Amino acid sequence: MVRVTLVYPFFKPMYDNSIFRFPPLGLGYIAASLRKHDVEVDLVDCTFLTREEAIAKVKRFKPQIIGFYSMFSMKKTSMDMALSLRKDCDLLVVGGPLPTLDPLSYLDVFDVVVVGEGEEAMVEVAECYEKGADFSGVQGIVYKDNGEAKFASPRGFVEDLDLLPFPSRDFFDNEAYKRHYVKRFGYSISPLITSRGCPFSCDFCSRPVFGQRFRVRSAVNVVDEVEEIVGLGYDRVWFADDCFTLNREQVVGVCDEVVRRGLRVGWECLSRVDTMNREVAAKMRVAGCVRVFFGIESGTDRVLGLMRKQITVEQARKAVYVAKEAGLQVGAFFIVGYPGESDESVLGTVRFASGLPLDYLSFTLPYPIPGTALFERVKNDGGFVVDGNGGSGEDWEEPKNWSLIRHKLLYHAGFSERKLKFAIGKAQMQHYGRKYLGNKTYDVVGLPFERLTDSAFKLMH
Ligand code: B12
Ligand code: SF4
Repeated sequence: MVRVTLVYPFFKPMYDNSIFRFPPLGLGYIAASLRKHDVEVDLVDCTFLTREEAIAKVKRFKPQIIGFYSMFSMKKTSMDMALSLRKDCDLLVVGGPLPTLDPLSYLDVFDVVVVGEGEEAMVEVAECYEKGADFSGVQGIVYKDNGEAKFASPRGFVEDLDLLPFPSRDFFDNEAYKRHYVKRFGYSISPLITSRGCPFSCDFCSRPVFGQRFRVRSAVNVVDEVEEIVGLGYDRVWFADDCFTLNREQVVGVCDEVVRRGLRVGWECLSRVDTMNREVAAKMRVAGCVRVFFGIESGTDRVLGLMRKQITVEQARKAVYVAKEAGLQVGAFFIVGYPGESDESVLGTVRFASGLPLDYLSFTLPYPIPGTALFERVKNDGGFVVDGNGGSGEDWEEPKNWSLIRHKLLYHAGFSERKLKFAIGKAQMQHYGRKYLGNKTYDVVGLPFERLTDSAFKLMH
């Protein structure tokens, strides 16, 4: 029987103030499919391990095939680790969002790159390996053949998501994940996805694995998995879909099924502002939704247009208030320093974001990910910063030094990194100021602060 070890090469950075930690669902899905085909599997999630512990764990299983997950922030780590394990297996395989977009750059180290959804492809790769057959018949891969890169024909998407076995969660260190969240928030949470694909084309977004066609699981199938997560002792479920509320029928179906089974579980999800309304928000609340996150991105319609987000500031404002009125906590993500932004638009975003009644507010700099329209624009207009700490723009790693605002400007922008970090710090102070002082007191002490820091921002380079 073939022995396969799957590796998730995410190591907690030394100076770490990020709060989200999620187990690798993709590898959980692949592990489950391999098991179904009688392959012996192990999964090494590096999230709570040191590099030495992770390498030792991989070797202990004596795998013939080692399969890595990789993405934009894990390119270097996945390649370095794979190189150190080269002699400990016969075949190195990689999959995930960045290998899907840029398979050739991974072939320097790996023997096979799986492009797109990996459940069926990985089973076929393992079967070919066992039979000693070549990989020419496996769809959806790029592989090395006598040192030459060979592209197999593409593989279609999984059509009936209900047929996929649930991710093998027994491989995740559920106790460590629970401890992580309970320590920070007082509750534990674990992810699942109810759909694959997103029909939108936001300028900065990279979604190469699941494509644009939206596919959903049945409500019964989804809620069966919710029950499995509850059975593992988690308090909440995180619907990690690109956009959980995209299809109203699906949202209503899942909510009704949770209520029908009398499940008492809290959950959180990502939503677009244009798919939120009173009826949906109320349904979600009744079914246990605690918090919804919106990708609002900018506080000006002009920049939302540049981002091809297909939403307006007014829609964003409405969605936040509708969700709040239904009793949901609301989180939102914003970006500052987008190519084409002005001082005024950055300040407009800061003002808009910090004026909303948000329970969670996150700001980021734009990250041009290969394969996105943003990446092409940046490449042709100014180029990337290469400084050995944060990647070349084509890959990115968590900054290794301590920083309150852990963001890295990866390209030559119209703003300095310092200036954009100042805007982020200012936004957070305004947000917390309003939240803890209340609107009345904030108007007295906060507004002069806003005016002063607006001027300071404009003077900065
Ligand atoms: C949850 C999530 C997170 C979580 C944790 C990630 C995790 N544990 O998976 C958090 C919030 C921490 C996070 C952070 C970030 N994320 Co994120 N995240 C996601 C999200 C929404 C869901 C991931 C998921 O569970 N997918 C579902 C599983 C089933 O899919 P999958 O992992 O892709 O696996 C399938 C295939 O890729 C393939 N496959 C995967 N691994 C392997 C391995 C082998 C051997 C094989 C054969 C196949 C294979 O088969 C799987 C099953 O079909 C995705 C969006 C998405 N739709 O995937 C973004 C996404 C992965 N994130 C992304 C980014 C950019 C980030 C950040 C860099 C954002 C930022 N600017 O800070 C950070 C990086 C953090 C870090 N330090 O590394 C990008 C990656 C883009 C890219 N081209 O690399 C995505 C695609 C979002 C996007 N649309 O832009 N993220
Ligand atoms: S940002 Fe969200 S809505 Fe836009 S393309 Fe990406 S997943 Fe779809």
